[in-house]
Amino acid sequence: MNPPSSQSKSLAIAGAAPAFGEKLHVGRPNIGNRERLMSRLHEMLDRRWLSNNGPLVQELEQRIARFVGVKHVIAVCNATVGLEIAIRAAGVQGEVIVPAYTFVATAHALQWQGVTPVFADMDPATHNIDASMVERHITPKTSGILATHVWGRPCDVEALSEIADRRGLKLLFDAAHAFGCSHRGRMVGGFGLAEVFSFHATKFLNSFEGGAICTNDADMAQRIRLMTNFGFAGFDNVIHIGTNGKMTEAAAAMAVTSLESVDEFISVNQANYSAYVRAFNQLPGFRLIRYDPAERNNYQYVVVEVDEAEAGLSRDELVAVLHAENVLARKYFWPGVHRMEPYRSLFPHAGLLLPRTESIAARIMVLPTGTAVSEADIERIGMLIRSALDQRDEVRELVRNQSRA
Ligand code: T4K
Repeated sequence: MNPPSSQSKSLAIAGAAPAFGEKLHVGRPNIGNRERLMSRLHEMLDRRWLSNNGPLVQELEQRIARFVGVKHVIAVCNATVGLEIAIRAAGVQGEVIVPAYTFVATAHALQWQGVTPVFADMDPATHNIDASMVERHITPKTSGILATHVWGRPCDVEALSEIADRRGLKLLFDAAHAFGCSHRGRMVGGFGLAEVFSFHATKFLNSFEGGAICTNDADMAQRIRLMTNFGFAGFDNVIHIGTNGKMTEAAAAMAVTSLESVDEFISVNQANYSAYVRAFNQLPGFRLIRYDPAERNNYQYVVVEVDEAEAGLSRDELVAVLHAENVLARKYFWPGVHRMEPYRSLFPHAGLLLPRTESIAARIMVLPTGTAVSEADIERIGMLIRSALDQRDEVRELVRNQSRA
């Protein structure tokens, strides 16, 4: 084991104190006005109405419908259950085409109910499913496409819709990341047969845990409502198969309160994003993903693609450096859903048709942002990265030693 040089000792990976006393997380929750949240919670307790389509859930659904410009919104306990319900309500069976570059819930929601996810490769420019790859996976068993708006940047909705229409497939969107984002001037939420938002604690808008299914199709909305509440159509009257996907009133109180602060969340995220642009300015081998300024964006994810050959250190080495400094950068969505169970056992060769997913998943790091991260923190993160690059040989050795230990 080589001893670190005096210069690399300034880095925590070489034994110095971490640059940040407290851990900086990706996905630290955005929290709106606490007084308003507390007063909503007090009112909720006074009413003694805690779940089952209460007034706060109804208010949330109406507000989201207006915000997004969609006819029907059904609040749910989380996006994973929301996806499961949307998938059932759409009536897809057999095989559904999904991206491999997404959070595992996208595929699990299908597999959980006996529908086989078939992985299609991504467009490396957008990280979203590549519509031209979708077409080559269609078989007689294919009944749908479930595409994710990765990082909140909308998919190629037109190309996917055209394929779905022409091939008679149901088109659903995992819009977990995309609340508050637009595509060609239209808010995400109204595309395809249904779209599902996540309001998990780590998301742009959160309800602790939660989500919402949006659709412009009245029949679909009716089925989703029934399915979300065990199939009840009134006291003692079950008319449909269903589950318990209901959102609680406490969750809705948080979501309604968060909704009142979306402009503030966006401006903090956008300022942080600009601070990262400055921090990575002219750093060869680092590509920060861009958001189209002509659209509405929530800037919830700061995503950097690291080209090891150009940068001099790999994504994994940089993540190790940052973790030592208490900057908990994440490697989403490494190693790709096709390399997670049960898919890697079911489809051991899927990676052969997913070269772009494999290459991008090995190069991405997601950095902390949100209302808990300051521009000064970001400047410091930039300096840490530059410092690691200046001492790349020693850093590489230290990371190697660390992984051997
Ligand atoms: N589709 C997509 C494309 C998704 O990204 C997701 C969820 C879903 C569907 C499913 O939506 P939900 O069913 O969850 O509504 C996290 C989130 O748990 C997950 O919701 C999210 N995607 C995914 C991208 O990130 P992990 O496994 O990374 O979670 P974890 O525990 O490592 O937390 C992430 C970071 O956030 C940590 O650094 C800690 C920090 N954190 C977390 C919580 C809960 C906080 O600072 N405070 C908190 O309260 O999945």
